Amino acid sequence: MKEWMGKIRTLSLFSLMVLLLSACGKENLTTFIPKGYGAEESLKVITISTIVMAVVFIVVMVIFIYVVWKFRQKKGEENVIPKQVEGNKTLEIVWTVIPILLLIIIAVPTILVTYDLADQSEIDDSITINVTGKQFWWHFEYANEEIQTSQDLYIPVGEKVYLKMLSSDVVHSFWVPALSGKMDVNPDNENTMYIQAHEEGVYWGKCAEFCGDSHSLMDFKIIAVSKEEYAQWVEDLQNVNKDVQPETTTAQEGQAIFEQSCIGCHAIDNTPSAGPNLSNFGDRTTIAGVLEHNEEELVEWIMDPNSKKPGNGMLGAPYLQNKGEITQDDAEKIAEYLMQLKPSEITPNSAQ
Ligand code: HEC
Ligand SMILES: [Cu+2]
Repeated sequence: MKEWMGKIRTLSLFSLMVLLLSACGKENLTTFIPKGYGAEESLKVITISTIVMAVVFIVVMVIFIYVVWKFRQKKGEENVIPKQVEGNKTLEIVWTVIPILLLIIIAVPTILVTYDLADQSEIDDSITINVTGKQFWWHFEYANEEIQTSQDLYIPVGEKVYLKMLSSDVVHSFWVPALSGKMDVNPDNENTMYIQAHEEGVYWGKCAEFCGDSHSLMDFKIIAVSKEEYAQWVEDLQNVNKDVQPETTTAQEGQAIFEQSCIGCHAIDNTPSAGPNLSNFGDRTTIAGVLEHNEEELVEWIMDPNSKKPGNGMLGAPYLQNKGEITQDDAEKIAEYLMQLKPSEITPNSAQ
């Protein structure tokens, strides 16, 4: 094969990749379509820095190409040395002052935004949520409201919601690109940030710090609903009653098995638990943050969580070690039961 054909092949592959990748990024999962205060301010800083960098790059490149061309070695002038400019005071001052000015243009907004986003003056008057990052899921405790949830975090639109974050194992990072920047979630020292959504909607969150096998599957959602809906949701969740009998007999049987094999790790009321809180599992947007929310997937998850999310904490489940203790049939019954756990009328759909 001729050499140029190989080059053309690489080039076309590369262009195809650029084209494909440029379509990556979902709405509600991108910094470039900010839907909240933190993301908006961050985008301003990103834009200013990018413009400054682009201008510097272009100016330097233009001068560089011009100089290389102008002072190239010409025929018959091999020994000509052009006029030397070292020690030229004006030039020295110009290229010292310009970078200083550019740095000031970047530094001032960056520092202002950094301090603004770290502001905690209203922390005790606003909604404050204790966030716990765990391999590979997120737990949310509404301290004042005395509610516990996992994976899907409900917030009222427009309001500042403070997050106090800790990890129960390794370092994670809480990131909802459309709403705000990243924040490290550490095992020992609590980090705090606030989020504020301008519009109702479901925003995608990601763990942004490599934390183990299923790091890339450690997804979660922020669900911003109207203030009235939020108040209603809080009330509904506060009134969760774990003793309510499900409607169908299959689900009742599922409940009985659940209470034997699963309740050790999963709460279905507002008590703390080692695994995700499932009191509103029927309203979840996903199973375990990444699977489609339907009974089929749920049965597969219960039978073999490791195949869906390698290394996750449900592996420690005693029934998984005594294989066969939970049969396919049992899992189907449990799935029907769990899907019926819908204590609130307010669901992610009301946020669309
Ligand atoms: C040893 C503790 C443990 C036991 C026992 C256990 N689980 Fe889990 N479960 C977990 C952990 C930890 C996760 C989170 C996994 C992840 O996403 O990383 C989880 C996740 C789940 C999820 C997804 C939750 C969500 O918010 O999307 C469901 C559903 C679930 N478990 C159902 C069950 C059922 C049903 C049983 C009993 C048959 C059970 N679990 C037994 C620890 C346990
Ligand atoms: Cu993580």
